[in-house]
Amino acid sequence: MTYDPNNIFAKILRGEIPSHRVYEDDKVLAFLDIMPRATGHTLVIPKAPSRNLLDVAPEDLDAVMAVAQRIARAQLGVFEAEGITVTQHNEHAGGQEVFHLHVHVIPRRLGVELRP
Ligand code: D5M
Repeated sequence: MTYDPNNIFAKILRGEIPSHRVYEDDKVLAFLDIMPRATGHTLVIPKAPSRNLLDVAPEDLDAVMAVAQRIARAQLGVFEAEGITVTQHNEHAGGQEVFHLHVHVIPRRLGVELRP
């Protein structure tokens, strides 16, 4: 499994295609999902090239998860979320569609199903 530098999220990192950025530091970028499963659905990615959980460097994974936690806590207030769903897909068989590591952080409310 190799890293394709022309994947969509690599292009977002290089500023070649637009995104709605909600957080950025030297290691991590977070932006809104273009096909949100709930309002506020955010993706958190490392800036370093990584295909998915199977190849990511531990320090990059740590940085991504620390930001995912910050985003999740912020969603409680911003979207009046009652819970947060965090998902992460690996390889085609695991449901991955974009091959740059990303963590989905999705605000939830009781009784509100995720959009398909
Ligand atoms: O999910 C890949 C996710 O990436 C999916 O929820 C849509 C989202 N996506 C695809 N293109 C874009 C752009 N250009 N901006 C924002 N979000 C995007 P996966 O976990 O790989 O199945």
